[in-house]
Amino acid sequence: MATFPSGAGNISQLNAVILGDALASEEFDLIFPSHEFSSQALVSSPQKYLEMYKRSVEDPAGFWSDIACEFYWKEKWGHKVFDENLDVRKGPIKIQWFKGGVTNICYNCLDRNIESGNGDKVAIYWEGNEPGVDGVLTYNQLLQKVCQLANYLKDNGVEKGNAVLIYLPMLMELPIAMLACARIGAVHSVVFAGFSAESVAQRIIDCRPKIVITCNAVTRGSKIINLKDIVNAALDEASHNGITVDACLTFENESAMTRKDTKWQVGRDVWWQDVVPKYPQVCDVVWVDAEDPLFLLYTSGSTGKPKGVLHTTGGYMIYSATTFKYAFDYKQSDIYWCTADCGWITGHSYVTYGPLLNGATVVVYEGAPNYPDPGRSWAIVDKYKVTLFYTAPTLVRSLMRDGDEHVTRYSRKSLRVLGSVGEPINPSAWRWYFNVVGDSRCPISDTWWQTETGGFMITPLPGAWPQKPGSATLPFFGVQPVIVDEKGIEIEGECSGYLCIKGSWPGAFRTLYGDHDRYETTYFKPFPGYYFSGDGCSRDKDGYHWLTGRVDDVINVSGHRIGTAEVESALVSHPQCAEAAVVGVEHEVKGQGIYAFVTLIDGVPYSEELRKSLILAVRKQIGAFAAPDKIHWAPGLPKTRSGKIMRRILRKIASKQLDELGDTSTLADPCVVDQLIALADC
Ligand code: 6R9
Repeated sequence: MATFPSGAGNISQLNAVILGDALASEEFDLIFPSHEFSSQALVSSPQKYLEMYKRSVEDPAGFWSDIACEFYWKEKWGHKVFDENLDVRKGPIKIQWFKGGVTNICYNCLDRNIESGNGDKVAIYWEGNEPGVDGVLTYNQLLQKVCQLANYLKDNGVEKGNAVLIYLPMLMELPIAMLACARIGAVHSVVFAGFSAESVAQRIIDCRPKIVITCNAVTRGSKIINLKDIVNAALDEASHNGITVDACLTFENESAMTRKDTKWQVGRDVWWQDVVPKYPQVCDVVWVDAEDPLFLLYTSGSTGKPKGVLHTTGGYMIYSATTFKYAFDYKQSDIYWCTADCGWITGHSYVTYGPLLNGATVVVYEGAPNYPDPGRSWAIVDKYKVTLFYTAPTLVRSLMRDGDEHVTRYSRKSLRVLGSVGEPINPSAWRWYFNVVGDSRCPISDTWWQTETGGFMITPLPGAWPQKPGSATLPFFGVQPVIVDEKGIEIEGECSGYLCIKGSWPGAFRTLYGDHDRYETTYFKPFPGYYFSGDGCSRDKDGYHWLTGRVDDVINVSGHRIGTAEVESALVSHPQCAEAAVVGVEHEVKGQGIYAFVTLIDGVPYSEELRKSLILAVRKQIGAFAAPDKIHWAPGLPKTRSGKIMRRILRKIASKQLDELGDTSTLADPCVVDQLIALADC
C-alpha cells in the first residue's frame, strides 16, 4: 500500500489515493519500473518518495540544508537557510537560499570530486561531428584546462561579477569556459551558437561582457558555419551602440576552418591556442556568496526583448545536482549523455553543472543526432556505453519517422534510463521511445521545467512509481505545483488550468537582469502569491500532471522557446512588410511550427522571392531555428475595434479549423477573415 500526492504539494491530500487499490485512472497505461530497477533505485517506492517529499515541503530548510552539507562551503550560510517573498501584495519579490554561505560551484564540480579520489575518472567524452573524431578529459585534465582559461581571464581584467559572453558550439571548450568563469566569480552568458549576429549584439549590449569567447567555425552535419563572422558583425553592431569588449578570445576549430580564412581584428581578437595553454594549470578559486550571480541566460518572452534570466550560485548548485541525481537515479558507474546544447538551460543544468557536481562522466556531442545517418545517436550510445540518455521529443519523433531499423541495428544494452525535455511528449512518441529505443526496459523521465526554474520541477523518479505515457507525473522534492483558474483560485484534485508554483525552491531564478519590474510583472503579478509558469496543465485523479503547452505568446519549436513578438518584429523590419502576426501551429516533428500572417505595404505584389526574403529577415535577426514554416499573405489582420489583433482567429485559420472560428462580429472588419481563408494556399 502506498499513497500518492493528488493535490501535489497539498499535504492534506497526500493520502487521498491509495496505490494497491490501483491508481484510479484505468484509461491510461501504467508502466511499472521492473523490480530489478526499483530495488536498486535511490528512491525505490512511492512510500519512500512520499516520506522525502513531505519533509521537503514541511521542513524545506532542514531538507535542503542536509543536502547542501554534502557540498563544500568555505563558510556556512547564516541563520536563515532561505528567505522569500513570492507575494507582490506584500512587497518586492525576493528569493534567497543559503545567503551568507561562501562557496564556488567550479570547486564543487572539479576539485571536490578530485579530492575524493575521482581525478582519473573521465569527466567528458567528446564526440565530434564526423564519426571517428573524438576526445576525452579526466577530472584532473578538465580542472587543468579550466584553470588555464580562468588564469587567462583574470590576467585580462575579468573580475568577480563581470560578465563574459560565450558563443561556442558543443566543443569541450564550452563547458570549460563556463567553469572557468564560475571559478573566478565571473558571470557567464552563453548564447546558443545558432543565434544570428543581431541577437548576439542585443545580448552584448544588454549584459556588457568584458570578453567574448567564441570559435572560428563549426561543422554542423555537412555544413560549415562561420561563427567568427557572426561574432564580428555582432561586435561591430555593439560598438555602434557604444559597447566595446576588451577581447574576443577565439578557439581555432581547425577541422572546420583555417586561421587564414578567419576575418581578424588585430588588437581585439586573440587565438585561444596562442594564449591559454601558456597559463598555469592551477588557479585559486574566487569564493563567492551563495547569492552571487552565476550566470545569465536569455530566453524568449511575450514581448520582443529577450529576458536575461539570472541564476545565483548556492541554491542553483544544490538544486541542479539533486535533481540530476534523483531524476536519473544516478550511480557512479553511469555514463550520461544529454543531447541538449549548452546554449540552452538544459545544457547548463544537465550537461555541465548537475552531472559534474555528481562526479559523473558526460558525453558531449558536437554534431546533429542524425548525421551522417539516423542511427548516429545509437552508434554513440554503443560506443560510450551510455546508460542515461536525455533528449527532446522532437528528436524522438524525427527518429521515429526514420524507421526502427536505424535503432535496432545497434545494441543499446547499456541504456538504463531515458529522459525527455523541452515540450510535452505525445503518448505515441513516448511509447516508441520506451519500446523501441529502451527495449521496454528503461523508465522514461519526462522532466518538466524551465529556464527560470533552474532544474526539474515535475518529473518521474524512475524507480519510485509507475509512469503514464505523456505525463511528467509528480513534483520533485520541495516543489509545490498548484493549478489555478482564470481568477487565480487554486483548484484541487482532478482539474485543468494554469500551472503555478507555491513557495520557492533553491534553483529558482532571482530576477531578470536589470529589470526586476518585468520579473515581478511577468511571473508574480498574473496570479498573486504564486510563481506563474506560463504553461497550461491538467492533473488527473492520481495526481499525475499533464502539461498542455504554453498559454502565453511563446511558441515551442523543437523544444526551443520563441516569442511570437520577436518573430513579428523581425518580419516588420523588412522594408516591404507593413504588419505581421505570428502564431504557433501543430507540427508533426517539431511540436509546433511558426505560422506568420504578413501584410505587405500598399501596392507590393505577393511573390515567392518576397516570401523567401521575409524568411531570411527572421533568420538574420534571430537565427535559422526561428524561420517561419509558413508565410500567409494577409491583406488585413483580424482586429478588434480597439485595434487588438485577434490571435485566437488566426490560430484557427492556421490550423484549418474553420468551423471553429467563433464569434467574429466584434471585428472592426469581419471581411478580413474571408480574405485570409481565400489566401490560405497561396
Ligand atoms: C527546460 C526547458 C520551458 C518550456 C516550458 C514548457 C516546455 C519543457 C517540458 C515542457 C511539457 C516537458 N517544456 N519541458 N512541456 N513537458 N517535459 O525546456 O526550458 O527552454 O525555458 O522552456 O518548455 O512549455 O514552459 P525552456
